Amino acid sequence: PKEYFLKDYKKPSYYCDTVELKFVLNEDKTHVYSKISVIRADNEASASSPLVLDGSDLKLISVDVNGKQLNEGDFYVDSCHLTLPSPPTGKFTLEIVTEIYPQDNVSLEGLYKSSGNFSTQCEAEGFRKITFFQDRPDIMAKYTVRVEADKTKYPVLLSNGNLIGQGDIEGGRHFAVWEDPIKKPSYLFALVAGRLESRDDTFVTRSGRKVTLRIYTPSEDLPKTTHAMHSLKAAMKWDEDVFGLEYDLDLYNIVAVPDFNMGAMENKSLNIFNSKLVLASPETATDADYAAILSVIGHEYFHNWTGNRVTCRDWFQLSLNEGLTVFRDQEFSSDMGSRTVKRIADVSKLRNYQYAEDSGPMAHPVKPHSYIKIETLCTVTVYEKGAEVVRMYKTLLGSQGFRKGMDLYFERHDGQAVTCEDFYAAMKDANNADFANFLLWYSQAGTPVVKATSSYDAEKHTFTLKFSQEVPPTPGQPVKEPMFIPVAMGLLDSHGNDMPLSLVSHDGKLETLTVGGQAVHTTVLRVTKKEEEFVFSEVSEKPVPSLLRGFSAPVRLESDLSDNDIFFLLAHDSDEFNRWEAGQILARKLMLSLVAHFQQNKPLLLNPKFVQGLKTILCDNTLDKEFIVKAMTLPGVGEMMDMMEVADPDAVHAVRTFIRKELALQLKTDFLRTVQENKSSEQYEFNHLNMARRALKNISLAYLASLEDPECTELALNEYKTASNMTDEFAALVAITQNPGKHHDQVLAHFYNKWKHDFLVVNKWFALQAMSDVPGNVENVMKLLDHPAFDLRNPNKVYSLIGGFCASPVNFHAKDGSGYKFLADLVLQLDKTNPQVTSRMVSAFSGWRRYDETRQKLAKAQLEMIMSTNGISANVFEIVSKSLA
Ligand code: B3K
Ligand code: ZN
Repeated sequence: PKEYFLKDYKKPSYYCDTVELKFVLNEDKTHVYSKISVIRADNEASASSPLVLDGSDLKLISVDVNGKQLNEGDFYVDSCHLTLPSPPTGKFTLEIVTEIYPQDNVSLEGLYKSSGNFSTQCEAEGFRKITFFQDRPDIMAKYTVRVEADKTKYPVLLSNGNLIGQGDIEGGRHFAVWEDPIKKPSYLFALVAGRLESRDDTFVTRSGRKVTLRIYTPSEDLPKTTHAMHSLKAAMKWDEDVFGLEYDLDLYNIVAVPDFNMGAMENKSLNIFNSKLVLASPETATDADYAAILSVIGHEYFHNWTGNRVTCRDWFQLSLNEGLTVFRDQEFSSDMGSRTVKRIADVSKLRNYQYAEDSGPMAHPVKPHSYIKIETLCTVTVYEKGAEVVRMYKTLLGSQGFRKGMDLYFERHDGQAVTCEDFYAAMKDANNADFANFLLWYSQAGTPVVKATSSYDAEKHTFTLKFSQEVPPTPGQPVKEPMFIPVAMGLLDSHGNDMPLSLVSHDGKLETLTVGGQAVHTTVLRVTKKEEEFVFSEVSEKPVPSLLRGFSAPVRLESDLSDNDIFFLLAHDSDEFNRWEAGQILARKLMLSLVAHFQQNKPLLLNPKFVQGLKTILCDNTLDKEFIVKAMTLPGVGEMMDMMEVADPDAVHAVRTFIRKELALQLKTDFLRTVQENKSSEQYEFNHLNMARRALKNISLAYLASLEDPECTELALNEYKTASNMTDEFAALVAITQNPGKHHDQVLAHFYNKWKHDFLVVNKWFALQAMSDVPGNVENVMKLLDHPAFDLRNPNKVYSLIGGFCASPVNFHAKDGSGYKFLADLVLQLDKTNPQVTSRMVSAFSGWRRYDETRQKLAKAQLEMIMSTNGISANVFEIVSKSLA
């Protein structure tokens, strides 16, 4: 397969400003009539360029130029292009008719059928499966779309923009015509035809325009769309309040489909969503589902400006769209719930997944240099690290400065396809800012390691902080330059209060850091060199520094703080994120030392100070309950394995299990009391207070149930039976099923029987069993593949069962190689139908070099087996070849 390089980017030789499409949808075939107006770019290189259109899996029926059909020889077609060697010089009209077979399209890219309805997925390169087109984001055009289909089977016909015509035609058929007044790239095109109903609402924008909002689902699911509608309205309001961005059309449609490769897609005014991220009711969806819906509905809505109105020039710039939009959805969710807790959740995700990616064979910069299949670059690096990069601008510029940068970005680039550097320039120019070598965050892969040491001079009353930094080598980038790392920090006095800060600047002047005349207690240090020193003066006593507040940069920080200092921060830091972080630092240290004990067959013992620290937090009723939950949650398996020289899944699992049980044993009374105090018979409501209360009760229940004593088992069973919402019901199910045995089997069977009619709930049931750490679970998962409710063609089911299995450290990494073999066999099977989903699954292998020799051998053999199989997709090829490189 071909590899594409950023350095090879060339501007198009031809543009196209209008696209007229007609779809004649039928059961056995679909005809697509495309009429586009083409303009040759006004430069020398373009004068002699052929016009090359992308196309994939298309049957070409005819090509016309300016109304005249072309003969053979006037154009060439190969498996992925249609070429016109010498098109007319002036503006001309190109008409192309293609035939496609959506009913057979199991890749779920392009136009396909899901549960009997037609829908599309065009990002990144699905439009070329519909018609021949320059399928690249820097070709932006206005679209008019006519859809024709059987009226009974497909009463609803949708596309982007506004409905400008509809009516009946012969043979029981009907049509609709849609016009999108805003120009867009082809990847934002969408079409839906099906038997659907809608929940309708309106939103009045701040300038007084009335926007119709519609969420389409099959009629039986409509009652489950209230939360999605609420989320959409909240997102629209938030974008106006925080960024001054108003919705630009009169209609906003969302369609929920059950078969979808990803979470959702931001097609202009016609978002298509995985049902999982739309449908929710208290009985069937958990608080986590409600939160995910809020954030993804927000995310896709926010794309309307960041991604759609201003889009990326090419796919190497994907983070321009995604990093920025993830940042925006993170901020939205923060404002709707608790800022600290959201930040903790986002940082945990980064550490558990992105750090591993950044230190493995798939490591790539936020702006990658190359790819084979762009789909494989929809990664945690492009999305989540990309969001961290955007967050750093805000940390450096403050809210107002950041907003000024955003305003300038839209002022300069509305309607354009641009680059990450354009975004950088807008931030910089709007603020006259000095960003030093900040652009390295886009081009250098790898997580910087920052070391901080400090010293206090009691005579001079100065406090010196020294930083050194190192960016580890990554594939293709052996040597790195020092990065610009914003370190937000403060100093705590012996009472735990923040001290005023005055910094001796590099030119020797004393600068007191103030904001609006008030001394500030958090400042942002600009660490830009390999080694750098900062001196604070007038420091009246030896302080404890609180570094990287709010996780101000995506780095690994190592400091010389003593355990006592860290316990002190855990108790006193005014920065809540860093209070949590202090607990995590202690937990990580403890876990690593216990892992060593486990490996040396030494007895495991829990540090009483650690237990006491957690007990204090658990019993502190002044704290946000969700914060308590985060503090009581041990660092994840991924995060721990990422910190080890040789990842040892058995040891990490054993140690986590040991700590959980030991905490449960020692804090049993506190956990029991917490469960009782946080029960509630109130009707389910998704708001921060209620959600936090449920989470605290449920984490306590999970700890207790790990004890397997009759009292706690009884309690968990009772919680399961009396639960009145899915959050509590599923949490009790999880608590009970962490141990094998009679209750485990009975409750699982009960749950399935109760919910077998609801496929989204059944997916939870699959995932729960797939993730089980009970040794030998691979057999159970293999049986579940044959379960009548399972279907390899439905991505959600694959993610639940196969993805869930790969998340189990014990079973996926089983030392007999059974987990690896299971995944490899499945990959080959699944790749025949859905390469996109398969490449996500096969990524579970990419960390194979992090494990011991036996596991390495076993995993490598499976990777090589996949590699040597004829006909694997380019998606799988890319992941596997890079993993083996
Ligand atoms: N933009 C889509 C993701 C498309 C991925 C295509 N391989 C959803 C999102 O990030 O909003
Ligand atoms: Zn996105």
